Amino acid sequence: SKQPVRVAVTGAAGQIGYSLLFRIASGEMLGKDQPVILQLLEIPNEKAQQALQGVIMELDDCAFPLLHDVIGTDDPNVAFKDADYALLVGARPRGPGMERADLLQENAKIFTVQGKALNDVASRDVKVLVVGNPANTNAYIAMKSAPDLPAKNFTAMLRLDHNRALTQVAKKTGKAVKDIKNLTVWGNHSPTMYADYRFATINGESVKDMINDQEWNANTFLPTVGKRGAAIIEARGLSSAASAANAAIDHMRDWALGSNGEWVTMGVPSDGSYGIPEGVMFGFPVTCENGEYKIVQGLEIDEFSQERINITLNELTEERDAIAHLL
Ligand code: NAX
Repeated sequence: SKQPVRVAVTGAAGQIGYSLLFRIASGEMLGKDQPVILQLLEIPNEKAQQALQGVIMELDDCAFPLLHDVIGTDDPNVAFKDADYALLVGARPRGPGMERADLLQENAKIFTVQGKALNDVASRDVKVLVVGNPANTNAYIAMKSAPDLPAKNFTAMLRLDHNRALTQVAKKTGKAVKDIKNLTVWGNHSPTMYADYRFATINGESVKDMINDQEWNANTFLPTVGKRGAAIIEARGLSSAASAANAAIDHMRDWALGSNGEWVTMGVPSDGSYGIPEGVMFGFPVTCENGEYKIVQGLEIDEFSQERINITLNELTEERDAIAHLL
């Protein structure tokens, strides 16, 4: 039987954590034959640590056969020690009167500390997924703060946007989500992201031809996917949590176990593909095999798509410039 792997999760007492941890421990992320040790990080605040202990009690009470151990801590160097996987969910939410720039700075502090800790104590093969917003820039900061780890080990979550786009296309075409192939989302996890079904197929048929409605694409589909997070907050009074946890599971599972030739979307440091400057943490179509992702190459970028890609790239470049002095 397999040796247990160490999975670190930050923000473990938060709402995404509450949907995420039980699925990791039950084997939905890394497989039903892969034992795990959970290493959970929360802020050094009495209430947060107490809530974390409560979550650990519930994990205990599930008696998951695959869960070998659970560690709760407020120290990143403990949480990330020998970690094989790290899901960085915890982040500073935007408070009342806080500007986007302040949010960037506050989170930059968190992700420089956590990047350094990963650099110092994690497995050299650690696979890092940043969920906490602004996810792409936080992932970029963590990557830059971990110079001894390969840059390719750092990724940001675009999978929720990808999954949201899949369902909108399924609804529009009346087809099943599972039959949609080769869809992707380019860029930043923000309303500027560009969900792109131009290459998508359903049972070999072109989705673009099936829909054949650029007006719907530009004025319904893209805003619906781009503003979905806000729509969930409006409806629920809380931000997406179960769907975000589900996307994190999808992202890590496909990265670790492979995507079977199918396209998935991951925010990864650019290698210069599609003119995206090297190092920019950008949503790309990728395929995964043997624990590695590969950016899908050779796709044609038309004028409309290039405009969209430029908008989301500009936003990421601005975010990067705003935190550059901290790195
Ligand atoms: P919650 O506020 O419920 O939970 C966050 C938890 O993180 C809190 O318990 C907090 O104490 C903890 N935390 C804060 N700073 C920490 C630090 N430095 N170390 C360890 N723990 C820390 O938020 P939740 O709804 O769980 O969302 C978490 C993050 O995911 C937010 O930044 C949110 O914006 C982001 N999201 C990202 C998505 C994506 O697609 N990339 C979608 C969903 C979500 O909005």
